[in-house]
Amino acid sequence: MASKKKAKSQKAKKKAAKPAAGPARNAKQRPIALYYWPTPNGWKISMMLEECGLPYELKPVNIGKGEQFTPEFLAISPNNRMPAIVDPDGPGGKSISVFESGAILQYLGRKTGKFYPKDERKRVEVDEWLFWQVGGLGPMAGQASHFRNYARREGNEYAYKRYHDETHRLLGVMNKRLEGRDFLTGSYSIADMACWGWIAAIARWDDTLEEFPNVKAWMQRIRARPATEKGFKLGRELREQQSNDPKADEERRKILFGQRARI
Ligand SMILES: N[C@@H](CCC(=O)N[C@@H](CS)C(=O)NCC(=O)O)C(=O)O
Repeated sequence: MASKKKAKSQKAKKKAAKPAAGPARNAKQRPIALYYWPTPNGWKISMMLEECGLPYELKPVNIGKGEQFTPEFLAISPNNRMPAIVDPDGPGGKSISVFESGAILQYLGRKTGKFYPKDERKRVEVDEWLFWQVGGLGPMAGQASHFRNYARREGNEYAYKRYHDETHRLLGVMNKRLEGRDFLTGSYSIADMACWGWIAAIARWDDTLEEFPNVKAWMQRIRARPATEKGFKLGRELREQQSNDPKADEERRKILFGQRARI
């Protein structure tokens, strides 16, 4: 009996000596540099970093000013698009840079073991919906937004309809998938984080989401998470500081639209 007690207390001592999980472990990590501007693609990563409790340092990339074309940024993200990250504690303890939001989410999922299941069947499901977002929902909703917010409607009716129809079709697919489910795959994952910002953007298009009640409920469910709140708010003030002056707007358009290869 006495030896059993002794063993128990030794076990308890051993447990107490272990470094605390979570914040204490995170405190030792060097911050990940997050190259970011507050847009649906940027929010994917700020949400994931917040969910994982990873320390990070914000490196704003003002895409309206053309900061995505600086040689320093292109060395990290050759596609002149944000988001991108630099993790000083990458594989083998060496720094690594990652561009493309899907690749960043997978990297962070593998690094932390969070929101990206290790079980191959579950992982395949997450990958399916992640790629569905990066190859479908994102580009289609992005083009629809362009024709909705920036292009003249007159003369562009065909493009407007094409991208809105395709986004509508994708919302139907997502609505069906979410029938009887809280999240796109078993539990909250990087696939949900990838989709959320675009759905939040679409929610501002008239009453489009009213046709897709499962998508709307999913959006609100994720919106209620504290990490979503923080990730979604990150850098909002940077965009709000931008001048609304028509001249400044014209300058932003010149930088963002009509880009061609820089050979
Ligand atoms: N496929 C990229 C898309 C990223 C993207 O389109 N980012 C936009 C902002 S949402 C950007 O950086 N635009 C800068 C530009 O158009 O020059 C990803 O998923 O990371």
